Amino acid sequence: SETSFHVFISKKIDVLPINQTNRTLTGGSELTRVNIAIKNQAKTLNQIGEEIHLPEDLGMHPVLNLDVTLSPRNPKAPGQFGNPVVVPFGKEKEVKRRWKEGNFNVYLSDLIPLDRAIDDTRPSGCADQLVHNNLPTTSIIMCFVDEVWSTLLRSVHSVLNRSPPHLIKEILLVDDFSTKGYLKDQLDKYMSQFPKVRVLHLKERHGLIRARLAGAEIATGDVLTFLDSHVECNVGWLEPLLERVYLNKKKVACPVIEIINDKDLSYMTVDNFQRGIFVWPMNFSWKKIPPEIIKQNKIKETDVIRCPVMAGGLFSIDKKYFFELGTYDPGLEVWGGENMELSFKVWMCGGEIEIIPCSRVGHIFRKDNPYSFPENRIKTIERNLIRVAEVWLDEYKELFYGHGYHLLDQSLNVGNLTQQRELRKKLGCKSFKWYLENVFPDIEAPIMRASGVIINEALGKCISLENTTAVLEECDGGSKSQNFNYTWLKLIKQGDRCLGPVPVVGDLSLYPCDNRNKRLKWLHKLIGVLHPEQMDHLILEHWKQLRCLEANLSGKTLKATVCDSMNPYQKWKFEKYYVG
Ligand code: UD2
Ligand code: MN
Repeated sequence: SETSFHVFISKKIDVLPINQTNRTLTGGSELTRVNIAIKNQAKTLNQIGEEIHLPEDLGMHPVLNLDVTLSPRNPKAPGQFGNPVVVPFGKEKEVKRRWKEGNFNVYLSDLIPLDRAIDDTRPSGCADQLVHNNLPTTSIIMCFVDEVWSTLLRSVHSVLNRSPPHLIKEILLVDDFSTKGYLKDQLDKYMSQFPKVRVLHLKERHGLIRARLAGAEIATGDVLTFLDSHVECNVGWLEPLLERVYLNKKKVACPVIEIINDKDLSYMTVDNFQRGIFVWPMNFSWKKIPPEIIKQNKIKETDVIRCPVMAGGLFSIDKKYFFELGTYDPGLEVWGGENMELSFKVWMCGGEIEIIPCSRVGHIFRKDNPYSFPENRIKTIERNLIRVAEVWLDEYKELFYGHGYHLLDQSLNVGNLTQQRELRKKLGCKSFKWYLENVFPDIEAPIMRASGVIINEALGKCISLENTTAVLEECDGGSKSQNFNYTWLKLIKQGDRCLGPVPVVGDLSLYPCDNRNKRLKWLHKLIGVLHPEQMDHLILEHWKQLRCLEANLSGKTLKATVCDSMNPYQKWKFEKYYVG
């Protein structure tokens, strides 16, 4: 309660009163010795009457286990308690027919109560965690386009039923120009029974990113909490998120995203100890924290997990902070990449992304988007990612393009980036290198694919530059003119100039580097990574016929000539290869 502090000693529970005026904790009546942890610092009360001063920002009350669905009206209803639902005999066709309405089992969703109970899947200890009495209020923002009726309603009911009312300023349902009739008048009418729910019908398709911004613009709560429109919030989900934002407004708090099975609609818990990460070329993924790390650092199931990137759909962020950060890049279209953008921005500009294990929300994961994209889906997502890479990745954008060469070659119009780049400057954000080193040190991000001298198999000699002409010399690792970098974009670089063939003649010379100039690109299969003794061709792919770099028999000159797979004069090796 507000004025006492629960102390657990093995199985016995005592309640110690908190003195509200000077915020002290006094040893209880029957106790002789109590160990407690306050903000991770162990303290001991040795005798009755001894006092401990509580830090100002220690929580005041245990998380409210508010859930009016814990004893459901109809315990026998299908899907109750998050149990799997079996498709009734003879209904398989209907299930199949209705599947595409949402790309999950829509038929079963309609059978399940809108306020079904689900298991409290929080790790033990969560229910006893203390949070503040004066947490900020939040606006829940749920964007949707053509969402399934029962799923949308279940999402809203789960928020209403499992959140402390005083913390919910409003629930904003942002209809992103849905085509389904029921999402208009019928939805407005249904929601009118809940004074806190507001429906905003956008007049044209905004895409999820700008739809969220439309919601954020009119939100009046202190904190913005974004949710997808096919979720079920679990018991006690909200306070732990708001507590983090309360403690530091630059913390962006994400719940653990649990799984609502797309086939049987069961509510399935997930492993703890997972971080949100990305793999090149910037795809979101989950990564388990290795058991030895958990052991070593004594990480508890209830501990907050810092994440390089967020999944994107579900999080709480201080409203003022969100606007200080310039919200999302409004140039991002429809779907995808906005989670990367916000994550990089938050970390690089002084904030943190956290997963809060005591906050859990179920989400229906689907194999495909059930709505249409105004333009090509893949191109839209790629365009968004390129915007993010161009603004935030610095020199590391080469890794992004290097893992998807087509991304660089595309003649996509990614739009103007000046404003986003200026925002980054204005906010004084750190470099992507800093982010990799400090936030995501376990990613492999070698900036080069290979470097050092380039050795020829037949001659054992190395490429060297005399003025700007490439020749062969005895290898000397210390010589500047023999040192090259082989980049993700297939350039062989020395300083800011690149090795390329002299037109027609085929001699080798140095040219100004240009990531888009295909004449300067050398394909090298990097067999050296696996078998250090092996060497491979350096191939110019963009001549009318493939050309390979070949050392002249004389052992002095070089040229690009017709490839011959067995010729050792055409095989080369860099001094050093980097994995990645
Ligand atoms: C994930 C995120 C999602 C978003 C996306 C990348 C979770 C659980 N979900 O994909 O929130 O970050 O990655 O962009 O982390 N919507 C609109 N207008 C549109 C398209 C979608 O309002 O033009 C709504 C849609 O109805 C849904 C939400 O945006 O409520 C997210 O879309 P999704 O569920 O298709 O994305 P998801 O979960 O596959
Ligand atoms: Mn979703």
